[in-house]
Amino acid sequence: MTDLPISAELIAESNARELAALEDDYASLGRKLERTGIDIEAIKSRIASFSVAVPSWGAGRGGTRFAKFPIPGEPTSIHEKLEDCAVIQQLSRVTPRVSPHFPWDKVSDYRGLREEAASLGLSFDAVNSNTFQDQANQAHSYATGSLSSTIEATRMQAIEHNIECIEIGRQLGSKELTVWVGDGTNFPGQQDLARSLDRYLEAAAEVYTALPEDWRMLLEHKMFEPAFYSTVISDWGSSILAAQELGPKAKCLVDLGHHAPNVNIEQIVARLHRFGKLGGFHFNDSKYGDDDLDSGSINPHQLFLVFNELIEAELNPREGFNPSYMIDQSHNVTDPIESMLSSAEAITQCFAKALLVDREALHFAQEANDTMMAFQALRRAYNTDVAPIVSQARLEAGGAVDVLRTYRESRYRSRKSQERKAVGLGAGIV
Ligand SMILES: [Mn+2]
Repeated sequence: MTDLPISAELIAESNARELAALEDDYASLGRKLERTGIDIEAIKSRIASFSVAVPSWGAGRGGTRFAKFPIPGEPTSIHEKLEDCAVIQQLSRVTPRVSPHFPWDKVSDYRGLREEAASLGLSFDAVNSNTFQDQANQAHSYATGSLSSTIEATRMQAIEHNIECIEIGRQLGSKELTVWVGDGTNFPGQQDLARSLDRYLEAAAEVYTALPEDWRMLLEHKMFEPAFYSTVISDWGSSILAAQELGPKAKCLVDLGHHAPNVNIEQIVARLHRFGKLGGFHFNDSKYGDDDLDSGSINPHQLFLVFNELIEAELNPREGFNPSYMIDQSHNVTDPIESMLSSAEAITQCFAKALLVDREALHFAQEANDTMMAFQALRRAYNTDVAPIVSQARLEAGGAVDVLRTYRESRYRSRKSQERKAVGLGAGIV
């Protein structure tokens, strides 16, 4: 690896100022955990092998449907996005993979792009297809939907685009295709609810057939938006039914922001795992019907409860346990690198807290119907400040103890604002 965007010296200097306090906090937490029979080193090694992918589009200031407020130094190409993702990985050490999106990240040489990523310490995660917006020179509009469109030529175009994404993904070293379609309606009666699902299933089966043997197809559901009356794959029920019909390589992807308000997402996680269909996550947070706030910024307890189910699932793998973790946020008022650093830390901390749950005490209390003690088993873990373990694991992996402070000290964004061309204004999304 050469020419990583943040100098190792800067990270070391920044860390040097934190070392004494971290050592103290880590030793203290180690003693506290030891009293309950937990070996802090074992937890740290689990954290060291944890990772979450970042989305290429998350490196830009996505904005909302209404507006976009670009910042100087924002990336305008996949090459610049990779550079920003390398910064996130260099500092956080939990985000070694980037999930690309097509056609937004289209280039002429994908093998070259793979090498470019590798030189930055990155590899590629799931490829994402885009059949929710029209592109210049596209033969058929997605105004009537894509995989479920009533127009056969449009469905064919959407199928071909997904197959093209698989081909690009093979060159990038990816093993997964994430399919989210915005297909749906805005008026009662606009489309036949049953037949639109039939068309989706038939078209998705064509994509499924093109999957290489060792690939997975992740079906992402979303309750609404852009369709506001009905969406073809609107919920985990539609998603698991479609995945079951498509076959064993089709799994469900849970985006934390794509559910009705107050839905019990951790229970959905347990259900999907029970039936061998838990494919992965898009981490973000949500207050109302939104899906783009920073992970753990609104409801960190829910994130913890999701990871609690994931640890349970791992202990009881049934037909296998291999979920893909990815951040999926859009940043309108922060530096996207800072948001993803903060989110990666929040996600890792919730994973760490879930590891601290005394499973024996929890299961014993559950069997004994001792509700309060079962709840307290979770509460004790959730209330533990795991920052010292997460920081120590990051330090040992070569990252920054204080990711945000080190990032600001690097003046990376300001340096990029001198080098990169300005981003145009315009509508937001996505
Ligand atoms: Mn998503």
